[in-house]
Parts: sequence; C-alpha cells; structure tokens
Amino acid sequence: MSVVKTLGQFIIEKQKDFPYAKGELSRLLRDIGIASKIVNREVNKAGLVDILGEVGTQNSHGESQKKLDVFANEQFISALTVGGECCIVVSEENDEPIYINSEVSPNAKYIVAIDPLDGSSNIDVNVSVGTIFSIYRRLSTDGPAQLKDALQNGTEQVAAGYVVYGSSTMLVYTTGKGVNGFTLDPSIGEFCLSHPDMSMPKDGYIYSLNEGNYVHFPQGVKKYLKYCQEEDASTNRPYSSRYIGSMVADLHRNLLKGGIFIYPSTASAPNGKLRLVYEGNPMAFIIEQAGGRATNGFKRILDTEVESLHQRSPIFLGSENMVLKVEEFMREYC
Ligand code: AHM
Ligand code: MG
Repeated sequence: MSVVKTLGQFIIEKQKDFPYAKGELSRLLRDIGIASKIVNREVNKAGLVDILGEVGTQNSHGESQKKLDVFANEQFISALTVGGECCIVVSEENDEPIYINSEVSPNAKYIVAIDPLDGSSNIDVNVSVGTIFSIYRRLSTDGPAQLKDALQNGTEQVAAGYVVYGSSTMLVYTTGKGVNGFTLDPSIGEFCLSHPDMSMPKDGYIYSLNEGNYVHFPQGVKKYLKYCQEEDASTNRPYSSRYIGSMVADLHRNLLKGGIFIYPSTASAPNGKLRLVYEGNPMAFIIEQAGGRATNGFKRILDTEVESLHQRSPIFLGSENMVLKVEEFMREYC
C-alpha cells in the first residue's frame, strides 16, 4: 500500500531542519495551504456561478480586477490575519501594505507578499491560473512592523511558493532546502506530496514569452528568439514555443520539462510587466532551488535592490543553460 504524505505532515516533519524554529513558519505555510484550498474551490466552480466578470474596481496598476481576484485576495489576507504569524501582507491587489493589528498577532514575525490570483485574465476561458507567495522575517521585533520590513531583497526570503489551479491543483514551495510539490486530492481535501525534491533540467527545449511583443523586445531577446527557431540537430533546435499567459502555469511546465520563461523590458515598459516582490523574487527563489537560473537578463533577480512594493523587473527564468545562452545575446546586443 502506498503511503500518502500530506502537506501538513510534511511541513511538521521539515520543521526539524530549522532547529530554532518554534513552528510559526509551519503554521504560516499551513494557513496559506488552507486559503488556497478555498480559492481552488471557487476557481473550480467559476463557470457555474455568477462570480466571473469585472468587479468594477481597478488595482494599483490601473488594471481591472475580476471578482475572483478580489475573492482570492480577501481569503489570503483573512487566513494570514487569523493565523497570527504575519505582521504585514503585501498584495498585488493593494496599493499599500496591510499592517496586521499587533493586538491580534502580538508575536507575528513574518511578512507575506502575495499575488493572490496571477493570470486572472485566463479565468473567463477556463485556463490555469495561480497564486504566488513569498515570506520574509521581520528585521526587528522591537515596536510595530514597518515598511522597511516589507522591502527586503529576494535573498532574504525564508520561503516562497506557488499554487497552480490547473487540471490538477498543485502547491509547490521551498524554504531554501529544495523544492517540493503537492497535488490536491479532492476526495480527501488534502495536498499530498507528489513531486518530492523537484529539480529542473539543465537544458530545455521550450521557450515561453509573448511573441506578439516582438517588435518592442530588446535586440538581445530578438536574437535569442531567432536562435530558438533555427534548425540545429546538435542542440535539438528549433525549440518549441509554449505560452499560456499565466506565469505560474508556464513556469510550472518549464520547471518540470525544462525550458525558459521570459518577460523582458519593452520600449514602453523598461522594467517589463511583472512585479519583483510577489512575482519575480518568489519564482526566482523556487527556480534557483530547483537548480535553474533566474536573472533580469544581466544579473540575478534575487540581488535586485527592492525600493518599492510594486516595482517591476524584466524576468528570465528557467533551465540554467538556456538562461545563460540568452544572457550571452543580451550582453552582445543589449
Ligand atoms: P497579472 O498578475 O495581472 O495576472 O499579470 C501577470 C500575468 C502573468 O501571469 C503572465 O505571464 C503575464 O501577465 C502575461 O502578460 P501578457 O498578456 O502581456 O503576455
Ligand atoms: Mg500577477
């Protein structure tokens, strides 16, 4: 009989990797897992109930919000508030950081940055969406938490993960000791360890980027794209192009199969589209932990100076040798 290990059991088992941990991080991860199950339930039935469509408000970037974005945001914020381990939530859907009342959580020492529902423009057409999260420890526990606690560089992350609401729902996370993936078994309502110790192939044959923006790409990306499309048997080219338009789903596939995901700068968006704090940094941490490479085309994403909560960064994530290759083109052609 095969033994099923649930996310909860796995988290408790792994707590011994952190000798000084008192279980707060474990509880925080458990709370995120619970909230994601609730979001999963709503995403699954989105086609059935009147929850689709614009909610009529705009997020901090002037993008219209779908009802499920709002729902997911509320679920994660409420789980993190009630859980008592989190002092600040930074969310894509909120301009300002959310400070959790220290009377509710007097000992809370973690900051969570979250994109509650990434790729939400895909919901209407029943295509995979995701949640991305990143966890930091407070710089100091003296006095109330401050903005600077939420503006730490990606290297300071203590954990990061994503949930992909796909044909199966999976939660993948790292605490800096490898990457593990859990598939939701709907019959028992538990995430079960299905992908232990995930590792990304060093080489890949899939490239993922929005080629519709080609004319606006930097010259280095244009040249790399041509390289991907050229025929060369020794390097298995041409590569396959795959782009869902949900970063979580695109990266999840590339993590498993090998590949590269690029969201570069464009003429009108010199830092690209994706946000550093709750999209780039958590994904970079996971990809690096899985043996891949994560840069902005020139330097490591995790070393980028975090100056504001919603700052953007060009993103080149994936199999090590593919990212190294595109970096060569970026250096040569910029
Ligand atoms: P969102 O956080 O507003 O959903 O935007 C992020 C999404 C990513 O999941 C995806 O990779 C990208 O936007 C797609 O953008 P584009 O439509 O420009 O290709
Ligand atoms: Mg997003």
